[in-house]
Amino acid sequence: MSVVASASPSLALVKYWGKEPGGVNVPSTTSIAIGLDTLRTTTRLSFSSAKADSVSIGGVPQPVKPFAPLLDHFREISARKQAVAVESENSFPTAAGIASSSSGFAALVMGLDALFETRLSRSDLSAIARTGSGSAARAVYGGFTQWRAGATRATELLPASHWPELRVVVAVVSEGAKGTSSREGMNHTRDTSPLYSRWVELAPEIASRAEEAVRARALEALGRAMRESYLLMFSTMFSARPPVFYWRPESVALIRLAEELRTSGVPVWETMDAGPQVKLLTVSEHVDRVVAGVQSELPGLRVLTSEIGGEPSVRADG
Ligand code: 2P0
Repeated sequence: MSVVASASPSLALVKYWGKEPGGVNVPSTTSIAIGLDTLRTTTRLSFSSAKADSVSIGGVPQPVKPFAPLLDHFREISARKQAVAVESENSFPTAAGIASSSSGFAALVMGLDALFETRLSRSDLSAIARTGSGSAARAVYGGFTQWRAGATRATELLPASHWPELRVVVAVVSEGAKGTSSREGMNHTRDTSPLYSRWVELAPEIASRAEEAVRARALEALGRAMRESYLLMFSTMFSARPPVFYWRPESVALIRLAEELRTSGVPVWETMDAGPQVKLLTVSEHVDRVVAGVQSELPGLRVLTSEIGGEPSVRADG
């Protein structure tokens, strides 16, 4: 028996950056995120006659260790005890700051639930996915999601249909995997940045404002909250000892481009994650103008455009 599970990356509008000491990916800051509908991780899972589990991403065999606790968990809570073969593909660059770990672990956990026929609630799947990668707690839902500081699971905030005109333009500054993983970057900034505690103090008010703006479909208010969130997050990285730099010159050029577009009347607000890519939030009628702006600023750059959505899916495959 095989199953195929698919999930979209979860893009944080306001950020999870920092973990509670002692917990497994329990966030110190509330995040609000959207599913990027057109980007998908698709994962095929089957019981294997081999003794050991196997995992591949894009056809490349991976160390099983990061996935083993999840595979063991499903063997523990079900009657099936066999090894599992996992083959995963991303429709977008992996480990480059486009949240491939969120969609990857969400698809894995949704697929394991189907393969082992455990029929867990979405909320329980969120809690399990979190232990693989924090942002995966959000990616088991589509639409707008919220993951509160201190919570072990995320919740659906609003369905994608709440704001159908919203679009994300992802400017892929670098296709390569990043040098510092989010996890290392997050733990290092928490442990060494003198600004980290201030970020955690300021984050709740920013998240409340972002939530209000999402509910009101107020792009400018949301954009301002988004900008404060990602710039404070990066301030903790820049002030870490030694500092963590994910930005490239192109990232800065795109931040400036967003500012110029806003000045010329185009509503577009940028955010960045643990990588050099810049994600530009706008509405459908302005997408072409934003894409054209990126292409004229940085000719040849890969640009991905997405609606909000990303409801995961699971189907039997023989
Ligand atoms: C987020 N990021 O809210 C934040 C913003 C990146 C920047 O969640 O250690 O791969 O597996 O819990 O989820 C990326 O970090 O980290 C992330 P772990 P994760 O989307």
